[in-house]
Amino acid sequence: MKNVQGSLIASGRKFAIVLSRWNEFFGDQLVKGAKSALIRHGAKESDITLFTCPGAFEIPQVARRVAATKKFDGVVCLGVLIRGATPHFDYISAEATKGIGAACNEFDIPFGYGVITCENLDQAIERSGSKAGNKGEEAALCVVEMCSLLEKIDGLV
Ligand code: DLZ
Repeated sequence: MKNVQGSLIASGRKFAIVLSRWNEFFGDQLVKGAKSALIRHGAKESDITLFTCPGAFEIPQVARRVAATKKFDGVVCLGVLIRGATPHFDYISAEATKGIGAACNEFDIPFGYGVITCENLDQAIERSGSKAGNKGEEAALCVVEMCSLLEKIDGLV
């Protein structure tokens, strides 16, 4: 049986990180995790560009526009949603998630989903570099692996 899988080698690739500024205390930790993971896997710091946008709702539009430049091999989407007293959280989370998913179908490059949706501050702390890891790092590594996997699939034809 053939098993086609991506490698975690980021060298020679250009990456965009799109970050929502809301809850930026945690967002900055996600960026730190993503950037560190990319560099540890061979990306050059100069090949990583950070785009910041007002909130998670805006992430898909920025990510799509960034992808449309064709200057990047992958886009790591990062944001932090923390539930408040109204249903706003649910609407924004759903739109951000759907929008990033739609971008994956529209463009030929991978988009990492590192938007954390938390019930409270504790969950945000856990997911931005402590007990539950760093979701920015995880999303960045997914993008690296997917860049390689898509390239290998293209090489099959
Ligand atoms: C309005 C809003 C709220 C209530 N909460 C968050 C959040 O937890 N995380 C986040 O990234 N953005 C939040 N926003 C902002 C919206 O995503 C959006 O930027 C505004 O509604 C303006 O379009």
